[in-house]
This record gives sequence, structure tokens and C-alpha cells, in this order.
Amino acid sequence: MTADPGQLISLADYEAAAEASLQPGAHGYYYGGAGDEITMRDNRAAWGRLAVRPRVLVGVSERDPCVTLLGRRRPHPLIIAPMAYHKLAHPDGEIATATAAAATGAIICLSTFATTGVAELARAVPDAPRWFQLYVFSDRGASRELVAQAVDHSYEALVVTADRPVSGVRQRDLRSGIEAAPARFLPSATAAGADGVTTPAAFTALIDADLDWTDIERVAADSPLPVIVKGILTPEDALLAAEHGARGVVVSNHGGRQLDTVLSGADALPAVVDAVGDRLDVLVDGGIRRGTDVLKALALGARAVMIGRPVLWGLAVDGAGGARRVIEILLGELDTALALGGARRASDLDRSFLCPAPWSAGQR
Ligand code: FNR
Ligand code: LAC
Repeated sequence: MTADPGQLISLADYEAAAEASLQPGAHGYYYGGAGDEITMRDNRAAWGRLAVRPRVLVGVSERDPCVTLLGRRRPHPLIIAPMAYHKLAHPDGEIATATAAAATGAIICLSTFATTGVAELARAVPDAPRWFQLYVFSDRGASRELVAQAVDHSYEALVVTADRPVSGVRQRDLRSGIEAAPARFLPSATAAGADGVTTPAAFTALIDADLDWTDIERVAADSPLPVIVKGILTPEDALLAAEHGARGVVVSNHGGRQLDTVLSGADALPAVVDAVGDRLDVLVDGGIRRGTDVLKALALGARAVMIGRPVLWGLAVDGAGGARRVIEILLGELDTALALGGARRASDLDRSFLCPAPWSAGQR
């Protein structure tokens, strides 16, 4: 079948189309990374350094992308990563993204930096499977208030982000001046006593840069929801997360937006999986753009993957429909990867399905 010219059939197509429809400052904020963007680019390249070792003749007429996450079966491993400011992409913002989540069975992880409130999102799209991403404020009462709202509104997990005590050096934003742009309304800021209309820099200042493992332990002890620590790149920190009450970790470098030249998720993942074994659910994100990338993450031992920027590209191009289509494209590609990789079930994948890619030898 030949695709219509102009039809958007890959995540790369959405990325290109979004650039045309976004204001340059907003596009730079979404797209960009820290420093020289070495890690940001490597997040994508790292999946390409793995080759698939496909198995054949295993009978793949029925494929099952189900995974078990936090003890529950999920229809597939895709989660929408927590991302700030969806209303920069589309006026319906996070509500449109949640609509896409509800339609596809993907979990939406709502950011503390969201342009839609915790309760508002749940009321608007009650069917969306949802997690809440927590930036812990210096004002702990404000953070407890946000967690209480998440509990009251049936969010299923708390994702505590650990890799953003301060913002990375984002030269695209410094150049575009987006930090100085008219502030956006961030409902979570009201919990911390701000009037809600804050710039990214002002909001960042509310985050407690002294957060440590005892705080994670306290959040986990106080919260009826399972806690997942996001932004882990070493087995040492993954083990600390397990010791301090977390149920999971997201192996992540924040999309290459925080410290440049750190490891990619793909490269950091295996050692984390090996260190924690069954003690934690290990998730990964960064640069996942193809079904084969998802297959590789699962084969390395991730239970699920978070998808970041492509969802914003979908949102920018066509609101809820675009975000939905992005998830559907990736699910379709994952299905094909399972069939042609020779895994009937996502749970059949292991490292025997992978080897170093010969085409990338010497590139590390
Ligand atoms: C993010 N990310 C992020 N993470 C987080 O824990 N809280 C947040 O508020 C945000 N905000 C945010 C905004 C934007 C515009 C981007 C692109 C990213 C990081 C995000 O959750 C995730 O780790 C990466 O985006 C994953 O990489 P890819 O898929 O974008 O390459
Ligand atoms: C970012 C935030 C808000 O990466 O975490 O822009």
C-alpha cells in the first residue's frame, strides 16, 4: 500500500509537521536539550546501536503486547511521559492528551508543571488511566496537598522526579527568551502559595533542591499510592530507591534536558535491571520513536516505556486526535516488531533477542 503524500505515518512525520505549527519558542522548549544536546541526540542513537536477533517459525498469528506493571496487567507498555505545558501545543492541553490516553489504553502521567489541574483532568477524562508526577516543593504541605488530590481522584501511582533539583542549561530557551515569555497558569503552583501564573524559572524555584532519600522514604510511607522514582541512571541509585520504599524507577535522563553527556536510557538500563532484579519495576524513557525501540527496551528488561516529545508533536498537529494517532502508530509498529521478531508475547522478550549492531561498531 502506498501512503498518501502528506499523510502522517510515522512519529518522525509528526515531529516535522509540529515544527511547522508551533511558535518557534515553544518548539525550541519542547524539542531542545541541555548543553550541546549530546545526550539528547544519543538517546535516539543508542536504540540504533542494538540489533534485533529475530526468531522465525514460532507462530505469531496472535500477538499479545500486555505487560504487568505495579502488579497489574496493562494492555501494552506505553506510558505518556510527564511533560510540562501541554497548552503551549494545543488549547485543550492535557485534557486532549488524556483523551488520547483513554482511547489507546496508555497511561497519562500528569506533570506537576501541567497547565491542567489534578482534579480537573480526572473530572474531564475519568476513563484515562493516570499517574501523577510529583516535583517535591520546599513547602511540603503544598506537596502533600497535591498528593491528596491525586489519591482522591484515582491516580494510580506517584512518579517522583529526582533529576531536576535545578534546571539544566537550555540554550534554545535562553536564546528564544521563552523563560521571559508571558507566564502560563500552572494550577499546581497555587498549592504552593503562588498565584498560579508562573514562569518556568519561578516554578522551578518552588522545587526543593535539597530533596534526599529520606524524603523519598517519607513520601512512600505517607502515600497510599506506589512511588516510582524517575531520573535514575545508576544501579547504585536504583538500589537506594528500593531500600527507601519505591516500587519502581524510571531509567531516564529527562530527555537529555538536564545534564548533558550523561548516559542514554538504553545504555543505562541493563545494569539497573541486573542490580534490582525483581525488587523494582524498571521503566525507561528517552528517544523511543519506533516499535523496534520499544521491543528493545522490553528485551533489556524494562516493564514499560515512557514516550515524551512525540506525544506533544501529535498534540500540536491535531489535538487529541494527533496524540492518539502517535500512540497508535507506535502500537502498530510494536505489533509488527513482535510478529517479525518472533515473540508472540511481549513477556517472551529477553536479551537473546538483541546483539550489538554491527553497523555501529566503533561509534561508541
Ligand atoms: C519533559 N520531561 C519532564 N519530566 C518530568 O518528570 N516532569 C516534567 O514536568 C517534565 N517536563 C518535560 C517537558 C518537556 C517539553 C519534555 C520534552 C520533557 C521529561 C519527560 O518526562 C521524559 O523523561 C523525556 O521527555 C523522555 O524523552 P523523549 O521521549 O522526549 O525523547
Ligand atoms: C522540563 C521540565 C519542566 O524538562 O521538567 O522542562
